[in-house]
Order: sequence, then C-alpha cells, then structure tokens
Amino acid sequence: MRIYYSEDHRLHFPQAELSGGQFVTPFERPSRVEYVLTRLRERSLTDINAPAAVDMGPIRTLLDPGYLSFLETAWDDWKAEGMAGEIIAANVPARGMHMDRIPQNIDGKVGYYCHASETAITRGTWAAALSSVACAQSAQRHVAAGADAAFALCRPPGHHATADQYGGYCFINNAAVVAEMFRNSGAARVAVLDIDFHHGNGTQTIFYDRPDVMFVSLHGAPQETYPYFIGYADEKGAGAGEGANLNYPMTAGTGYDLWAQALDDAIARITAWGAQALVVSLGVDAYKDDPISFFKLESDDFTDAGRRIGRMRLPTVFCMEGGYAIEAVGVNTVNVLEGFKDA
Ligand code: OKP
Ligand code: ZN
Repeated sequence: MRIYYSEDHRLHFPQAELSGGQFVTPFERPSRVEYVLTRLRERSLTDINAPAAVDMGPIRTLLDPGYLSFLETAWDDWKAEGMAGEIIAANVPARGMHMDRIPQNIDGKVGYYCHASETAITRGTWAAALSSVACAQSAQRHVAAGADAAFALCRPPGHHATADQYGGYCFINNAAVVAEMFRNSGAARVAVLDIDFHHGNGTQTIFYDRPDVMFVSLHGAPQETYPYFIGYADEKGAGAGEGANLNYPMTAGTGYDLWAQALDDAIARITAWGAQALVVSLGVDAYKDDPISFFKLESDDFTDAGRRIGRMRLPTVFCMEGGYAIEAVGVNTVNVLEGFKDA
C-alpha cells in the first residue's frame, strides 16, 4: 500500500495544551508520526512518498474563505498585536451573544474560529496543516488512478475541523477534502467511516445536508467525552442529506465485542447505501491504554477491524487521525492497514 508523508508536520508543535486546568505538552505531538513510520518500515511497508503540492481548489470549495485567511495570517496577526505566547482561544461567542459578527481584533477572531481551547496555534501550524492535507490529496489521486488503497500519514489530524472552526488538534479536515475529491473524480456516492475514538464533528457538519457523502462514526458518547455537544445517535442528516449520517456513540469501558458489532452494522449500512469510494478516518485512540480515551480495544482488534473494512472491497483512502498511547500508535495503525490488505 502506498503511503504519503511529509516532514513538514514537524512545523506544528505547540508547547502548550490546556488540559485539566494546566498547560501540558500536547498529546498530539510529532513523535506520534515517528512511531508509525518505524512500524511501517518494520513491516516492509516502505512505499513512503512525499506528497505533491497542495491543491487549494477542493479546500476552497468546502471551507469558509474567511476561516482560511484567518488560519493563514493568525500567527502574524497575533504577534503584531503584541501577544507573548501561542494562540489560545479565551473568548468564544456563547448563548445570548452574536454568533455571526466577526471581530476585527485577532483575540476575538481566534474565539470566533475556534471550538475548543485545548488546541494552540503556533508559527508553523498553517504550513503543517497544508502539508497534512497535501498527503491526503496525493493519496486520493493515487486511488482515483486505480490503486486499491493508500494511506495518508496526516499530521495534524483533521476530523474535528469544520468549514470554519479549528479545535480538537485539527485545522483542515483532510478526510472531508478526500471525500470531495472522490466526488470530483467520478464516485457518485462516497462514504467516510470514522473509527477514531472521538466523534468526527467536523466531517459530520461539513456533509450534514449532502446526500452524496455519507458520514458514519464510532465514538465515545458525547455525554461522556469530547466533543461533548455533538455525536448523538439521533443526528441523521438534514434536508437532502437525511439518512446519510450515522452515529454509534458508545459508553466508557466499551470493548471490541460491542465495538465490532457497531463496525459491522456501519459497514452493512455503507454497503447498502451504495458507496463507490471509502475514506477512513483512522484514529487508533480506541486502544485500551490511550491516555485521553475510554474504549478497551487490544492491538489485535485493530487487525480484525482492518480486515472487516477490507471486505467492503471499496477504493479506500486512510487518513491518520488520533492515537496518543504513543508507543502503540505505530503497531495499532499498521495493524489496521495489514488487516485491510489481507481481507
Ligand atoms: C483529537 B482526535 C485532554 C482532552 C483532549 C481533545 C481531544 C481531541 C482528540 N485533556 N480533548 O480525535 O484524536
Ligand atoms: Zn480521537
């Protein structure tokens, strides 16, 4: 399986994540990717390629222009305002306030374009986010040209980023861009299967009213975990998109038996719907030792999950999302890919 990877992910490494009222070293850190690369090489998955230049076309189609220009200049604007540290959102529009009037001041803009203040922006964040989506785009082109599958080793991840908000360590929604590109390259119906522990709120929101892209997510129940305010089972899509959104929220302690039942149901629904291409938001934070998650999957379970996904026999792009038990991230990620190949 071909892999796309860019060293430019290293340009995004904020010092700080707001966690439990303290600033800690971010869980989403560059070394995560090193573990995946090491494991890929150990398993002779060595077709590792730098991505082609980013294509802003499909990104501009999906995302808000104001949001994109905010991301591009946020660091310079923040520094020009005399801010000493990294960009952290401190003021967000809340109940009773204006949700649609964009402040001029960068501190206000940050609050407007952010949905979760754990995520900091630093000098290289925009460049890294572009390199991440470039990997996803190259993977899509490879599959659209006839390959069975490709793996985009995206960092930073993408599935929490909406058309106009960052958060949850995500800035540009890589999986959504791939789905849009599959539509443009001739797939009438595209499914996004999100197996990251966290609900893919960004991807859901971007495609919520679209009948041509189905979003399916297995995740920790919103009553119990981030992103808290979305990801319920009764979110089924809107308007023409009704029926093309499917959530499987699961409670703390969920193990592979229940999780795999949800996966099988999800796969059956994607197949019945008639997807012609598949995007997998591949997070491995459902793992039992993940420090910020509460499912109980074992490493071997990821192989089995990959096998089940592979039996769909759809042209597939995997986009890396989360996974924070860093020494296990490589094994678990590559297990999914190997299970898929052996299906
Ligand atoms: C991103 B992806 C840690 C809380 C972290 C944000 C989680 C973002 C996960 N104290 N909250 O879906 O893996
Ligand atoms: Zn996650």
